[in-house]
Amino acid sequence: MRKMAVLVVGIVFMMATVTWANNTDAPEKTDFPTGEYAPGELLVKYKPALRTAAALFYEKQYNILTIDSFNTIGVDHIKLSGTMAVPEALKIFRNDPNIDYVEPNYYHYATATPNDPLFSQLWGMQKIRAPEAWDTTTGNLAVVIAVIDSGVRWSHPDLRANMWKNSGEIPGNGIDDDMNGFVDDIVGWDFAYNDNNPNDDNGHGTHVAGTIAAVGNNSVGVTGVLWNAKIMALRFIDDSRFGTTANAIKAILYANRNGAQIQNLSWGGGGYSQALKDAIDASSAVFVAASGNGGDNNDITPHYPSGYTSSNLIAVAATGPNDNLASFSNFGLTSVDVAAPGVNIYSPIPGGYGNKSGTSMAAPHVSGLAGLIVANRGGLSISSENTIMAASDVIQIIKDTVDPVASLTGRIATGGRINAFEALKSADSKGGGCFIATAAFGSILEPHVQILRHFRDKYLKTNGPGKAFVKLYYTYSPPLAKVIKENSGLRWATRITLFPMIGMSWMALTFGALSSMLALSLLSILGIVVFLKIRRDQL
Ligand SMILES: [Ca+2]
Ligand SMILES: [Ca+2]
Ligand SMILES: [Ca+2]
Ligand SMILES: [Ca+2]
Repeated sequence: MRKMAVLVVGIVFMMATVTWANNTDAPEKTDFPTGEYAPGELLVKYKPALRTAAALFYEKQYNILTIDSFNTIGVDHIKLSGTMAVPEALKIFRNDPNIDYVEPNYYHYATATPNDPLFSQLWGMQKIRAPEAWDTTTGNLAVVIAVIDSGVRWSHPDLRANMWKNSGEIPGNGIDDDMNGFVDDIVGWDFAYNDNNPNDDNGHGTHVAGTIAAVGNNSVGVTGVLWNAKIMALRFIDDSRFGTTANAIKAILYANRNGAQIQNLSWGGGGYSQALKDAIDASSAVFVAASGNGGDNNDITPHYPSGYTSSNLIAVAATGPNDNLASFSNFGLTSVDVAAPGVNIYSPIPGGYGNKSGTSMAAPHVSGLAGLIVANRGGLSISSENTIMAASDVIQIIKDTVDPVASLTGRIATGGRINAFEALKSADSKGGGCFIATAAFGSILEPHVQILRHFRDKYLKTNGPGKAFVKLYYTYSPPLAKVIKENSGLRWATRITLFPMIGMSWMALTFGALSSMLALSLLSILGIVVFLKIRRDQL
């Protein structure tokens, strides 16, 4: 009975909002400003000869206030009366022949660039559009990335603040306080020499760590793809620059156990090791592996670990500033996934900074990007549940959003170089607390949820009210996603409601849509949100 009542409330709500949408005198599409703008404000250019008279007319007729006058360009910055909205005012002004032009007072956002003095040397960051991605997130300290390498100069001034710290361990007391099998392991472990100091003298691991997450915006040196993150230093390469499979496995198992969400493998060589692959397969982390520097086709001459077919592993080739495949870079149409900058990469080394080239330098750009995607999830750890992104989802996003590059066509699987900006944009729209995706997961609807995403991108994210709605949705959706995940009845109820929504969105996208149709679709979503919220409160 209560169920029925809630359903009725939900339907009435939806109908009420539809009515409201129909009553609203929606402006014509051409008049409707896209993007975000200051509410109640316009920039207007009256015909020069009529400026004073026209301004006076509008002040009297519409209670408009002139805030500022830019006389050199003849433009006035005006404030509308409290009852008039920007689209409505635009319509009136644009029909007035005494006005040259009128436009919303748009908001602009600075693309985040860090204050690190040597930032300009990092061509790779620009290439992968990291500065634009940084408008969304610059990382956070919940993202843990294991650098399995020659160690990390963890005392480096541009790394120190971003080193992982084992919070369960009391330093220097000779006791394995957190009982993880390692005594006084604070920033990681040295598996090459079996001690608690994974310091790097070689420089390779330090350089890799710096590209992933040198401290950003600290007025020192450079920045990593992540400004903030936690680097877990796991050394297994010894002073003679070799590391064994056994020690690599130990490092991976340590990282698995201690919560690394991403593991960077900028090394390779040796044959196929089932044990090493098993250690990777046993992990929920994203593995990023360098494709190797022999200039070889890995499809013909296999390279490991980059060549393992694990779903949570991504293999990375290196490109230069002109997006050419680096001469040294291995490639492979089936065995190498993406490319990233790997020529003359500037990053911390012991005692300062230096340039290095290699697929070893390309992989950490991808690890950093994986970190940004994880950070954008609010630092949630990765799990295989669809409500939270799985490692394979992170990899799929990175692969789906590459910039296609001629030199990579037919040489690596995606034929492209990573694009951090596009990846974050895409990640924003996938899974992770989206109750619609959660409900559709595992059903025939799953592949069609994409239609709703297209609808959202085309009709909602392109205007102020739509954006506000999307934001609202992503604020209230995660708890609902959680409920839906645990309640199969609700999951099915949501799926049934999704059918017409997806259908309508598809029609809107295919045929173009009447504003009422759009309103109906998006308000249906709102109706479901309310319906499910009420339902949840009853549980
Ligand atoms: Ca310990
Ligand atoms: Ca201890
Ligand atoms: Ca050591
Ligand atoms: Ca820095």
